[in-house]
Amino acid sequence: TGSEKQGATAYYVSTPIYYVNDAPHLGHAYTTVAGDVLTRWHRQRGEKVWYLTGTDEHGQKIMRTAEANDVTPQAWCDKLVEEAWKPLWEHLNIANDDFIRTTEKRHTDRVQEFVQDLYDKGEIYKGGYEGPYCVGCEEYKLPGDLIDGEGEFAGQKLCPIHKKPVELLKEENYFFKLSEYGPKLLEFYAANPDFIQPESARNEVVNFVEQGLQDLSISRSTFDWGVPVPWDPKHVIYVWVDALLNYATAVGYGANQEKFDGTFPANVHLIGKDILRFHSVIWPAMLMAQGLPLPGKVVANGWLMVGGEKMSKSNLTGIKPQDLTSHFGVDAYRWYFLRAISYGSDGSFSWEDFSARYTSELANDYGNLASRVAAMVGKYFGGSLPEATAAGDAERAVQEGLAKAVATADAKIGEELDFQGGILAIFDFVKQVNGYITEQEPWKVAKDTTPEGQARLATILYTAAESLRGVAVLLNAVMPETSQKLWESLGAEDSLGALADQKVQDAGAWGTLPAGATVTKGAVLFPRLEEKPA
Ligand code: ME8
Repeated sequence: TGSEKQGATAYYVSTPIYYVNDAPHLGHAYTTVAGDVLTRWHRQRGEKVWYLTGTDEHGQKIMRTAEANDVTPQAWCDKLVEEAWKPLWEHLNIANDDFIRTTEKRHTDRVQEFVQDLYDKGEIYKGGYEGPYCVGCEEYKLPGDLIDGEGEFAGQKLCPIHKKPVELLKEENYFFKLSEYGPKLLEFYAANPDFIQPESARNEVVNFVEQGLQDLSISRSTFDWGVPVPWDPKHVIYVWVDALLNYATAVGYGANQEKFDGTFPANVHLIGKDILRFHSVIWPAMLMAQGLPLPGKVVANGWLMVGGEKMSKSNLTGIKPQDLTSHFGVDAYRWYFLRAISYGSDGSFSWEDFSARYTSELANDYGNLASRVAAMVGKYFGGSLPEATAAGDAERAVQEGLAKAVATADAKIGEELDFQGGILAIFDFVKQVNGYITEQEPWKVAKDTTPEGQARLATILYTAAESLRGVAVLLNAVMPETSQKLWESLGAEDSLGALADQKVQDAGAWGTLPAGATVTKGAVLFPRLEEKPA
């Protein structure tokens, strides 16, 4: 095992598969948009990519929700997936390559085989367990993890994440010998210091494993909404074991060896910090037990908070992404959370902050630059991009600025998953170009009708348009619709071809946009915001 993929070709990124107990909120969209930006970035590098998302449909939480709504769990899941989850990802322009549902046969058959295999290898045994269980987490809790209830929950022990009472569960279950994997896991973390990110998450996991692991209960017999244990079908497989396996079954585990070898393991598992232990302890141990390769990285994002608490479906604090996209637009939505919150840290959503950043950074800095440049090429050169024949130090500084933005954004977004840092590098360049135009004052230079004056004017406008060409490529992963509009307004679609074929690593190649390109004033990239809805 090792975190470098051997002979595999696709850059494989996953999101958590979300519970379909309710419709998605901003928190789910946060992780999914981050994965979409990451994978679009790698596609724009010309790499083969596999971006996977899906839904987690088994377990007590889903079963109880369906019962409360008087439908079968399967009918409940079908409805939520088709009417809420898939449409949202389409709405947010998520370019996932597959969508896995854990109730699909391509998944359940392989889950049974995987677990049977572990049983045959002696990795699973029958035993008893009694302990506090949180249905919200679908997890047995350690007594030390619980918090004391207050008010309506006075005298009860609560789950620290859901702030709801835990239930005492006693079962005869099958257990996976997780405790035996502690030393191997610690060795793996030491050999692969980047495996768990950010650093705080890594430290938390290492501390947890150093304290010694307990064996993991991997079956349930008190309810039946799950994948039956093949050798003892009175039990269903624990929902988390079932769920984690989606990362293997979706890419052909046990069914399509060629696809599996070309994709598995994931380069990056994107998760929220609430499900860190499952992904960095249980999942690697399951893979070790089967002799399968381990993922490259597990990267945890922080929580989007509402009123100081994690935004959540169970606590009814979820805000629908559509409530924001209808006001700010899809592209601004995709941009905002990655721009405003350092990936890995918690962050609060505020309408005021979003509005302020939209107006100053998107509409004023970026949108106005694009429309001013197109307008001036129209006014002074009849919409035909002029040649830059009089470039000097000021132009060279802009060229260097673009090259620097490309290098920084590529390292930060493509490698470090520092989306905020990458976006800031691109917007610093946008500011630089605005500064350049303010200093050069093309509207004044235009009044100088000598050949030298006209050559200066041409050079300034070419420099600005060529800069925007680079910006369109760099922001395509984050705001694809806006980049496409800008690309077309620069006449780049006709002269250079599809934006998707522009490699990010060539975005800084100065002089790519040809003189003579037809520049048109396209639609306003970021329209003025309406009043905040009541
Ligand atoms: O845990 N802030 O599903 P889930 C940021 N089915 N991210 C948030 C968030 C918030 N307030 N709320 C949710 C499950 N998320 C399991 C996963 S994977 C094999 C099984 C995001 O529907 C974040 O990525 O509770 C978190 O990890 C995920 O949604 C949990 O979604």
